[in-house]
Amino acid sequence: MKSSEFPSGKSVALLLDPDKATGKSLDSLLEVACEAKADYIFTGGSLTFRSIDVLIDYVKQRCSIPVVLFPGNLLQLTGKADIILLLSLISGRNPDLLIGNHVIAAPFLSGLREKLVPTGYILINCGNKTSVEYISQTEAIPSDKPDIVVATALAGEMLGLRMIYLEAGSGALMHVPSEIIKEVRENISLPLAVGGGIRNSENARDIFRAGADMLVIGNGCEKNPQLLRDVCLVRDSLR
Ligand code: 1GP
Repeated sequence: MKSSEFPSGKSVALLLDPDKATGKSLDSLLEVACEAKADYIFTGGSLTFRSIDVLIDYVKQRCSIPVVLFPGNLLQLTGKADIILLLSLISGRNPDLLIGNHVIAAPFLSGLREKLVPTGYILINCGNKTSVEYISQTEAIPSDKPDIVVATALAGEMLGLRMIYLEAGSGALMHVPSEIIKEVRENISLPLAVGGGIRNSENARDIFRAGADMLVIGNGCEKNPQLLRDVCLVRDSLR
């Protein structure tokens, strides 16, 4: 698939954590993802113990859903994914996550340019300190400061990034507030991905209606694969 076609329309991504996505639970999640026609399978994590390459190989043997690398750090880079999110953590002020790691990764990524989607990654504090905030050593934007989120997303667009990703963090107590998504949507024209804390189909409907193009769901689907089916149905009803 071409990175210029990513993401296409309202879409749903299942996030697989290489440490948790194993055995029978992985098989049944993949079965549901195929049946429900999930659009993408994301993989990556703030901190991973198991191999992402092994997981991608396994997923590719079992289904044809495009795999998107959502790298938590340089060690997770791989050419096996169909799409690679080139993340810049623009809500933070950690220079490594704004440019340092990109410089280190550039020689490796230069042969994979057609897979890259430069993405402005924006952390929003949705009630608890998440792993991504701790591991990145950055501060998330408070959820009652939509103006800061909008200005950050606008800056990302002006810098030429190709997607904005609003992240509450894996296992967040609540998802990114719809009001924030709406305001960002009204101010930028880039594709908008939203993830973290999505636990039911009402959450999904609210987030899509607020203007998100792509929803990314991890924990909720691991605990209850039916959630993936329900969210895909919401997507279908809005397409
Ligand atoms: C992807 O971090 C999220 O952006 C995934 O969060 O595990 O809470 O769905 P959940």
